[in-house]
Amino acid sequence: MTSRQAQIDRRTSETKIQIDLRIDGRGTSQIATKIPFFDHMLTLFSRHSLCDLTVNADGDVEVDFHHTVEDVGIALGQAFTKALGDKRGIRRYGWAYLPMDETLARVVIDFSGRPFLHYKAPEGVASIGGFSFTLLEEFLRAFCTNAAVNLHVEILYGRDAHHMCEAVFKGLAKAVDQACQLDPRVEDIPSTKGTL
Ligand SMILES: [Mn+2]
Repeated sequence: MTSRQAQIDRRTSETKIQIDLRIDGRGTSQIATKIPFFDHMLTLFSRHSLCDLTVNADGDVEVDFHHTVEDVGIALGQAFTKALGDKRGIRRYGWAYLPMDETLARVVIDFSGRPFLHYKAPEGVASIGGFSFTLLEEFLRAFCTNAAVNLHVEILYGRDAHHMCEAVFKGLAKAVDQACQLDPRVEDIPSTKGTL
């Protein structure tokens, strides 16, 4: 098996993002986005997906965190697309119910090649350390579009903003891990169309 990894270097006038992704990793990471809560989320995404992940983001966080969060989502999605190649042998689908104390999130993913995000979360949730809760959806949409995945995320219930966000990132990690795993019985591209 060729190693499933990708480097992405994405530069705009708003952000400079460097990502190094190794899908078949050990869950080790080095994350520096200048947004402590986002670093926490990406670190636990790596840990629970068992992907090795380096993220360096130098963005205009003095404006707000929007550009950095969205652009990391774009670059991470691009990294998965590149690392997975033609997706030969993958399980393709992954899902997780992820509890975090009082919160329960459900994350379901299909590496279908067709971007679609379904997102449902409580309205009016508080920010977390300056990280606006609505940035969670921005991240997911950017990731979804650029990884070309069908992604369904619902926070079924919860109260604490930190827990709700964390449950989604951990659920995404578990679903991505499952979907990207190589199944030795799958010898080709797991689609009756022959392409994903
Ligand atoms: Mn936490």
